[in-house]
Amino acid sequence: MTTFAPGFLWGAATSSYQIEGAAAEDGRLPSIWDTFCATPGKVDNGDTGDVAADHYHRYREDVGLMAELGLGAYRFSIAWPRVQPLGSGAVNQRGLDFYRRLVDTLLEQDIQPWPTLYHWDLPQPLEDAGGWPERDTALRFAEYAAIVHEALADRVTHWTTLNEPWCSAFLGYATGRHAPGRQEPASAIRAAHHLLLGHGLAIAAMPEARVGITLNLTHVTPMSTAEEDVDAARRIDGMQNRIFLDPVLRAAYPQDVVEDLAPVTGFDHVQEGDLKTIAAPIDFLGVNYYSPMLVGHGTTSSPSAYVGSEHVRQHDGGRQRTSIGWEIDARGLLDLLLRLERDYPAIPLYITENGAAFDDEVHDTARVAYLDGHVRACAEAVSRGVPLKGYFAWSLLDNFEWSFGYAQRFGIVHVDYATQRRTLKDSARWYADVIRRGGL
Ligand code: GBH
Repeated sequence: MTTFAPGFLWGAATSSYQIEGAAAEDGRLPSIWDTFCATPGKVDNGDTGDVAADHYHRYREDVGLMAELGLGAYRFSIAWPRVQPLGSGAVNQRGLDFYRRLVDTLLEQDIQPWPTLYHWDLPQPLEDAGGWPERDTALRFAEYAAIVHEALADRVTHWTTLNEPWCSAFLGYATGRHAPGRQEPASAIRAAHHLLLGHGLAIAAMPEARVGITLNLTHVTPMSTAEEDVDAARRIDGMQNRIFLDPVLRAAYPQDVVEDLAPVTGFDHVQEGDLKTIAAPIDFLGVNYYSPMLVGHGTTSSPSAYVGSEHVRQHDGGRQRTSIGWEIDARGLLDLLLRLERDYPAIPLYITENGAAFDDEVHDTARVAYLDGHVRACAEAVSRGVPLKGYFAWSLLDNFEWSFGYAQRFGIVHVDYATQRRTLKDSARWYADVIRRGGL
């Protein structure tokens, strides 16, 4: 049997736009995702988050499910357009009240609330003013962070600033696969910087909070030992992992990444003192892991998410895939964790998302196998000295899977969107067992 230390935190994760619905209720105004969804051709099937899993109205029932599973923590995100509908200025008390009710309900069940301040739902007026490529957005984010912190600091101990700034920057502003759907490579680099700056400024705005940031990181392997394939892997590791890890944990952009990006940007948007702000000490690093990457020299579909490294191609590793098409490789998670501990030692780590999309309604054998393999990888990492402190399954509920709409289901709890009925899948029962036994 594989057991984890008694304090190991077992949780599940969701995000505001993906589950809440109630898009126009209690003063919430549109975010970039409402706008994106309303634009024909952007989201499969024309799906939107207008209703989603109706969690805004069903949060009590959902917390009940969490209690039934024995979760120690629940990672959710706070919708900026509920709290500050215009992205600046007036605070919407009814929006804040929802999160206060949610947090109180969690605490009644002894479930730690783990809010993320930003999981991609930027208030539309801030995008209208230029969005994340503009420095002002970072300042607005810190103001919003201070408001939420002030309202919930007596009840919340662990705060996450951003979820996956890579997606916000490069899917939002380079490929345009995510909101706001812009295809401007140089803007994407500016966006990445202002997201990081927002993270640092938010930390300064939340005195005494225990804070972290969640990054979507991956293990990158070159196709062959040929020099150009090895260089391709270095580039992807740079643009996926180190471009965020190094500023946050080493107060510098990686030199090779800066050189790769020279044709795109001279980094003149970086002001003196920014890196010091960005590298404010954090208490934990959140890691979202789904799939590894095998890469080589070649050409990719355009526009590429890997700005400045367009001559890189992703290869098929020959592994089984989930229904969304991502390869399954738990070994990649172990390699990633060992690498983080080697290159960025001593920072407490949490897996803040890990999971898989499969279609099976209730008897989701493939998801159980996926989760089991990845939790085993976590155990192995811990046994080899990685300071991994917790694991959050993605996701508690089936939900709005961004540009894939409702077609892709990541939940350990099934949602019948016609009736909003929740049903525990086998993976939820399996997870409840893992939590009860403290391991596998
Ligand atoms: C996370 O993003 C999000 O935080 C969450 O909201 C989302 O629902 C969840 O994961 C599931 O998607 O096509 O093989 O090259 C995940 C970020 C970025 C992970 C793109 C997969 C492409 C893999 N994703 N990446 S592949």
